[in-house]
Amino acid sequence: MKSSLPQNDPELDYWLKKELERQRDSLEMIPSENFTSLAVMEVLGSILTNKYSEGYPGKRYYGGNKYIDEIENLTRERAKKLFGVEHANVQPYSGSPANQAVMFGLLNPGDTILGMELAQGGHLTHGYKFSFSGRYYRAVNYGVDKETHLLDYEAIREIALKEKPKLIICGATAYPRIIDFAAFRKIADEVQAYLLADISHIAGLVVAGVHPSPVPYADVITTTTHKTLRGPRGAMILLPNVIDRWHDLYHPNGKKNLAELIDSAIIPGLQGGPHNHQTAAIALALKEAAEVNFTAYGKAIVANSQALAKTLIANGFSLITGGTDNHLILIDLSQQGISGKQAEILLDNVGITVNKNLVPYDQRPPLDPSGIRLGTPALTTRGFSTDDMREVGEIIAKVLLQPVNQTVINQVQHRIKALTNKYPLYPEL
Ligand code: DSN
Repeated sequence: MKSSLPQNDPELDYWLKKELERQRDSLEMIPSENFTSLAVMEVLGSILTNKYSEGYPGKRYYGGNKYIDEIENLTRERAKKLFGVEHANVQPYSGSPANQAVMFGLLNPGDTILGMELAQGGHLTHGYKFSFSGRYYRAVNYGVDKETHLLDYEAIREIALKEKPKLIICGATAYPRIIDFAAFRKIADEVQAYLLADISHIAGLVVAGVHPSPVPYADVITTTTHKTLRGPRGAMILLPNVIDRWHDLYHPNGKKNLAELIDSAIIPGLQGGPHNHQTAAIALALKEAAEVNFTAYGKAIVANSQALAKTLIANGFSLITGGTDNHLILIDLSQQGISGKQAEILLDNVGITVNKNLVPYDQRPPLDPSGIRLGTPALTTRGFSTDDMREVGEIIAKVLLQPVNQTVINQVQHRIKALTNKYPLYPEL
């Protein structure tokens, strides 16, 4: 279909074209971003955006949903098959609403939750004091070990024994190592808590088999669909088993199982009409993720991340935990005498997109922290190899370790152009 945007809204069209140019010509290294397929974008921009369908397949509040029902069922079945779970809710608008729905469905206001501290690698919705999760629930946090910056499962267990949370959340946004879901399950069992695994960052790695799956351990799994999973923006709530492990303890009066608790938390609890264009695009992304080459993609993300980590370490950078097992790297720039904010700007100026990030036990404020977070999912989608990632690491070192003058900027931009030209992004557009 020929684009009508240039005629209808030249001003908006201009900005879209500029953003396409930016994505093409820069090195996208924010670890939670990716490049979805053209087909996924086609579905996102389809007529499905026109339809209202509050409810679930077969039980809608509006007519005209016979095809939407097929699409949502297809999406649910694909999600169940790909992750090996009994139930999937594919309606959450994004990751934060998905986590909100889990808490709304399983907890009462004021109940205790235990999640990873935002400042140490967690997420806003894992109990940050200004988020709904910290305001409507009694949120207690765990962090990482002061020396190793690794999760210390014995320390987490001690907090759990003391605080008796009804929900334990595992999963992170800035943790470069494998998460031991079995260890979390043991702790959750000891204190009779639900275990929520938020695998938003690592879902694609789980599918590819390069990170252990939480399915044997978690009561509930949430994931966004646009990070390593490489789909459209959106989220899913997955239930390995619909039987409510703590039913008699926490929900003694209802006939409800976990699927009913979660589905009714989404609607009528929190959301209205599902975004059917988004649901359908998730269906397509799940099909893509089930293809054999997705395993190679997941492996390449980690290999690229580790190649980049080695180059950065060889250039004298200090990496939190000393390296990475997954798609992301957290650099502590304290020794280099620049802040994360300065580094983000320096890199942005030459066309490398990363984000400033707190490092564990950071002495600096969140908007000007000591670290940067960077990752390889998007560049791996473009086709970058481990050799390319070593070159990227050298470029980052040049920008951050030397006084940057116009000559350095020109040299670096030349090297970035060589890389981006080698792997054209969306050449069809
Ligand atoms: N904004 C996401 C991230 O960058 O990790 C988390 O929601």
